[in-house]
Amino acid sequence: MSEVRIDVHRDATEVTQALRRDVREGLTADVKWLPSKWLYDARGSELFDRITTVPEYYPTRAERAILRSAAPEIAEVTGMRTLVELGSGSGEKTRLLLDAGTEHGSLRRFVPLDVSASALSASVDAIASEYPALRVDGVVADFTEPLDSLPGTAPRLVAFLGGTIGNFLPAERAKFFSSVRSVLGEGEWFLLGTDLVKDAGTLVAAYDDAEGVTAEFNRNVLRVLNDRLGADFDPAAFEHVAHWDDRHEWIEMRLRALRPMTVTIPGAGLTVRFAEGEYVRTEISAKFRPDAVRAELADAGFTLRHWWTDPEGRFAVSLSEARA
Ligand code: SAH
Ligand code: AVI
Repeated sequence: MSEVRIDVHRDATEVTQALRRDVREGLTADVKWLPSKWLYDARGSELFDRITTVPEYYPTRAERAILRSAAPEIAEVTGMRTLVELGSGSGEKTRLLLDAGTEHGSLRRFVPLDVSASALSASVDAIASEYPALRVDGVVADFTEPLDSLPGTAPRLVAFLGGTIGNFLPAERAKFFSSVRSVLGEGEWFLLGTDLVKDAGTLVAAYDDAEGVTAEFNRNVLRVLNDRLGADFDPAAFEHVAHWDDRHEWIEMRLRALRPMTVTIPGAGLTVRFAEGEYVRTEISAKFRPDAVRAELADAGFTLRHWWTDPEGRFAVSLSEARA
């Protein structure tokens, strides 16, 4: 088995402090909100993996189809020695890149980074035993924080798959692209998965599957607040809503209170009131147009070199080079 190391950038106390700050800010706002990263404790990561298998959620299948055919070209063009993956989760589709990189002969090291320690440790264990020749260095960290301590030898390929870029607000997105660019040298690479704008019916169904897995994933954030901050949310008293915002071209996941409620959150020193019908925004999932992706990457110092879509044109993977 290959060498495995997991580096944890923040301890449990620091994570709880960060959650407390986010809860105090988001749940006292006029329109309540919570950052989507808090959806991913061990249960949330498992629920996300189940979402990727429901018939309505097309992004994972579409991106997998793209990577299946494009991975050899990605390995060839980049000659990657290190693959860094931000928000790697189970790393299921990543194996297509690992296969291509090892077959090409350049890949030596894999650095998956995720905020979910459980998802990360399961995936590094599995990948390390499947790819004994690779060095695997897992990092438990928040990719919205500085990325400068990421290990790896050039040329590196930083992959950000799944359409997770859509979970940022536009200003956060620009900051994130610049942050990735700042850790790469000229001539290194960025592989980005972006879900594309399409009809509202397909999008809403993808975020409101018939089996209710996405609804449970959404409610999981309340369980995280109960577990980490001793809150007394009744998740069943909140309805899952997937709202397509036509102006911003994003899906907004919300949790809507089914009745008036007062919730105490001792770990954040807060009491929060909900009117019936009031909601918390728990995630945005922006959908993209090709020109905007190219322009945003260019603004951050990347030149887009390749653009692949699945046969149905639902999802795109782009490969960009860090320019001087
Ligand atoms: N890349 C995988 C998983 C996507 S789900 C795929 O394409 O299927 C989003 C992943 O990003 C989850 O594993 C979640 O734990 C992680 N994540 C979300 N916010 C994060 C943050 N701020 N920092 C690091 N990881 C984060
Ligand atoms: C991780 N991210 C890209 C998913 C998405 O599609 O925005 C999270 C998700 N939310 C609901 N379903 C899936």
